[in-house]
Amino acid sequence: MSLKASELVLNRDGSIYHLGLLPEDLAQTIIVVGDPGRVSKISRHFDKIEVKKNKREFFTHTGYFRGKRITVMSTGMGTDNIDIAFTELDALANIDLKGKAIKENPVSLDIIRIGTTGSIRENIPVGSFITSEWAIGFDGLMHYYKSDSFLNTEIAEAFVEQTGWSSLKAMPYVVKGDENLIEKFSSDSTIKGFTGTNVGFYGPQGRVLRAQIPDAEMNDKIGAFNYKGHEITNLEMETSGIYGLSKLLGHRSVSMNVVLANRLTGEFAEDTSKPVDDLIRYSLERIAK
Ligand code: R1P
Repeated sequence: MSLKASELVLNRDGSIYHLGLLPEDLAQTIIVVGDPGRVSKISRHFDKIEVKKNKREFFTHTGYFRGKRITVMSTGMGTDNIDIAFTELDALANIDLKGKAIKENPVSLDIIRIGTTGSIRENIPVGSFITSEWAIGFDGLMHYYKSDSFLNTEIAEAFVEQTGWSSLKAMPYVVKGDENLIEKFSSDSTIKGFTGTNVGFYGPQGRVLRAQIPDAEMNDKIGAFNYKGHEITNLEMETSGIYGLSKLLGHRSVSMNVVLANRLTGEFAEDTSKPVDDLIRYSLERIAK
């Protein structure tokens, strides 16, 4: 069965609609970052760059790091962008774009997020590296897919009960990263975390400048949450979507984040580029291992 042109949208050169990429532009190991400016900070470590493409917020470089072919691509911010990025990355790998038909033997991609985050624990200071073991999505993305088989409803329900989560907001969903990649990217230099993924940076993460929020204590409640030892460590905007879509589509993913803000102490990194560069170097070493 062939997919309709309105569903699998291609550009005139045959590339996939939003990413502007062709299947041959993509490596099997993919690094995703939120910030388009981070792409060249990563690819400058490559021995050779073969592909440089850009459409909208999606900047892609594919090259070699110590002989291993790697793609690095920016996703922009938020799980709405992750929905597009991951669906199209998967289509590049697993759909015959010319025939518009799903391939019989799906390929599994290894996808590593190198991102930035805010810690909600006093003992996780600015500069720490967090390997997300679990993610809790406050964004609702997984409710638009058949995701029941891999979501942890027990933890999500305990979270709603303990925090008094409003039913006006999406039901949180809980999903795990890929266990093998989590181990590969963990070491004495990292903290295994439980990452909260929000729909925004300000109100949704409890930041009040001028616009007021209904529950000023929500971040404290998220910080106090504990279900059988599961405690939320940090907040950002992509990991739950990355873990959910990877599980749905049969890819392996791990989310690495460097802490730029500590929401309890009110601290923010004076220099943001050094901690990000440190996480890039660390993650590339782990990929090459
Ligand atoms: C907010 O400043 C952005 O930074 C974090 C959040 O998840 C959000 O995308 O990640 P990146 O630095 O990877 O974009």
